[in-house]
Amino acid sequence: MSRASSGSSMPSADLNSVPTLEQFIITRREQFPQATGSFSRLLRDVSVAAKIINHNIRRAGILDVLGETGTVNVQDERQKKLDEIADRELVRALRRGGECCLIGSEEQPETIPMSPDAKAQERFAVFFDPLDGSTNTDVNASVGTIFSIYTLPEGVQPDDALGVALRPGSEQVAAGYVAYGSSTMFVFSTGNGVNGFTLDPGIGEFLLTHPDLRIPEHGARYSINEADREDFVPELRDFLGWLKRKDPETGARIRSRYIGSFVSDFHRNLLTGGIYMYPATADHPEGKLRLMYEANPMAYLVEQAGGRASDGHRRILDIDPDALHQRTPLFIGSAPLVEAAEAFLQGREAEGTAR
Ligand code: AHM
Ligand code: MG
Repeated sequence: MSRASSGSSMPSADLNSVPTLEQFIITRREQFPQATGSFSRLLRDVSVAAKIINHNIRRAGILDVLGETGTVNVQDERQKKLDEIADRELVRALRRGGECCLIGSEEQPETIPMSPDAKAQERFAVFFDPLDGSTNTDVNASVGTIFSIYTLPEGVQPDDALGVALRPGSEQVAAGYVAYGSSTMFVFSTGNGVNGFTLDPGIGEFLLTHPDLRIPEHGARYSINEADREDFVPELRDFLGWLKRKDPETGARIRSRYIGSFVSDFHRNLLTGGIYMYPATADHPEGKLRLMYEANPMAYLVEQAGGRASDGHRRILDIDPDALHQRTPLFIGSAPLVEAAEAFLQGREAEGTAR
């Protein structure tokens, strides 16, 4: 790869000292308990699909890929053209890579078993939301891809794989997301902290820009769709009132930010501190977000970054799933804020202040 001719505005001396995603995976292999060639290739396959999805998103208006396909997905949601493209590219990349035994996607009613003679030594199950927040694509707002990886024991037949793969999020071996924002970032964890990589479009590589991300303890932002307030339980309304109080000592106030794109809201809160909430509502009595490919991977990341994720009563990563598209209420972000939400929801006294 010739970095000198990249066209990047970054000085080449700096660029050369920043590891790419692939270099990082190879050089840190010994830190990944599950590190094998096939696991590294699996992560690379996801990152290649992310670059192709990014390419489509960046040219969305030009290519006429915005808007709806005219079909409704398994979630009863109208599918966007970009949803379909993102799903297709991820499935293609994983199929081509051959490291994966089973795929579960938000856009597919059933899991997709790979060929039983796939060349994989290790067998991975990958769950993903190909394009989260896709209602934002028509208005040029940021969206994301979320993925979750489990290992399956050797000898599992594709027909039995889903039953075996539906395990609590604490058993994920890796999880991550790609945020297609003002820049494109690939953020992931294999259980050894969280690292963030920014795509340099000039050279087509993800570069390590956010090593060892930690979520600030004292959150500055809360994210919830307050249009649903009437549907919230009184305990949640009380929690929101508590959040909005001025800090008695500093006079600081928490700020509200809600993009309606979970990846983007989560990413901002991971960097600045805060809490994202999608509780049970009248329209979504079990919450809106899906456990296997939205809540679990983000819960894994937030815990790796020092934060917390809960359904209000239980740790997200402890929930024993029983269906691919199962939903859950979600409270995720800076640990003290999530603890305070849990305290309110469970009728206990919250400790500390919101900020
Ligand atoms: P999606 O996966 O179909 O895009 O749905 C999930 C999205 C989240 O990204 C976002 O936080 C939430 O739905 C927004 O829902 P609402 O419009 O009800 O606030
Ligand atoms: Mg989603």
